[in-house]
Amino acid sequence: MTVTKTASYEILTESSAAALAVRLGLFSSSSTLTCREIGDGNLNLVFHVYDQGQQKGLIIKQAVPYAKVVGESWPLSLDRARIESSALIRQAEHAPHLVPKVYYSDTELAVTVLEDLSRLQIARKGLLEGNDYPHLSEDIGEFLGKTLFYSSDYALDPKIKERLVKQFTNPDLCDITGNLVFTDPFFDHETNDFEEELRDEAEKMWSNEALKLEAKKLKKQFSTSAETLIHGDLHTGSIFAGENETKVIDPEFAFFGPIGFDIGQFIANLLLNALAREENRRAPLYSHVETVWNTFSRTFSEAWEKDCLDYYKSTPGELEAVLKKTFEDAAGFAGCEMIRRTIGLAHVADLDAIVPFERRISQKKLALNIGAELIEKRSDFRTPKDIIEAFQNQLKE
Ligand code: SR1
Ligand code: MG
Repeated sequence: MTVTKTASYEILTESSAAALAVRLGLFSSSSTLTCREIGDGNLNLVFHVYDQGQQKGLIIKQAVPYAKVVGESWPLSLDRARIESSALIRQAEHAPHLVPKVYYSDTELAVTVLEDLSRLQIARKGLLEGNDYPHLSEDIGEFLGKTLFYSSDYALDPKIKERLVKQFTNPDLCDITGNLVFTDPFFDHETNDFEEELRDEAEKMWSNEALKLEAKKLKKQFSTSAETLIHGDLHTGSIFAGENETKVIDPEFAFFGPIGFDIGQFIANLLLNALAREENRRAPLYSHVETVWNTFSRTFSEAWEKDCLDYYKSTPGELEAVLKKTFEDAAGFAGCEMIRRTIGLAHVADLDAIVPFERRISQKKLALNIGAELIEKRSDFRTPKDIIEAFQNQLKE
């Protein structure tokens, strides 16, 4: 059961995190606990508390009042902990098997206590080790189809939706995405981070006014299209995966945004992983790109048939139009994500770990070119096969 309580804020240590778990009655005071801080993300502390005797663990995640990746010079609201636990609870209403259980949350302490998923692996890490996760894209497609439909205007009473939009107002984290995904990588901005060997490519992009205009349109869409409650940061580091199980974690960037955003980010990160692989190991990624869209669109359509409000359902062609627009948006958002993970702040190991250095640079140039094509030609892309074809054509050039 989820309990939400308040206590005054202090940054947890390994020992105070373990003590908190006991105080909350999640372990008995006589248990032998180990507690390790295992957070490797950009923003938060993550403690793994484990009871040796019962062989039972849990995760305590705590937001700190700044962006960990940069340090105290970048203050950040603690409210993201409330957003994250509320989003997980809402997602669990529609896809309980695809998110971790929330045992406890505390908005003052900015803490969420979560199911221990250490039986699974972060998908990015596993994909880089060569795991293909046969169920990954079907599970993510189902997660997206259900969560994105059931928080949209197509399913919600307008007054309830307005209340939810307020509840999930997330200005600090939306600002991070607005800057790091849509603005900074398209200008010579101090947050950008790339090898000198990419400077010519970056400068070419910064002088491409047509591309910058399209990126601006996508940013406006991200900030103004309150279509549904999105995860907001659905890269492969926000997914735990196993052979038969998938869990979506870390929805601290959740807010009411465009339906295509999460789909685009997931597809971009699949393509970044494909760039890390040799051609003969890319087929599972291509198949994930197809499956995630096909499953999303099937699940969303089934939910629409079953639960769409009459007002929208009665318009012939409305569902088809929504799906077409969503695909186009997803292609554009995927392009922005590929570019920002290549030259912006907060890279991904898929590209940064490529060796030798010359190959890393050539794959990063490809990421920039593919990203630009996805943004500029997004209205030409109608199916996942079109995206894969464009990706493969860029590899041939
Ligand atoms: C300052 S936060 C940098 C990035 O980390 C998160 O995971 C998001 O992707 C964000 O853009
Ligand atoms: Mg995260």
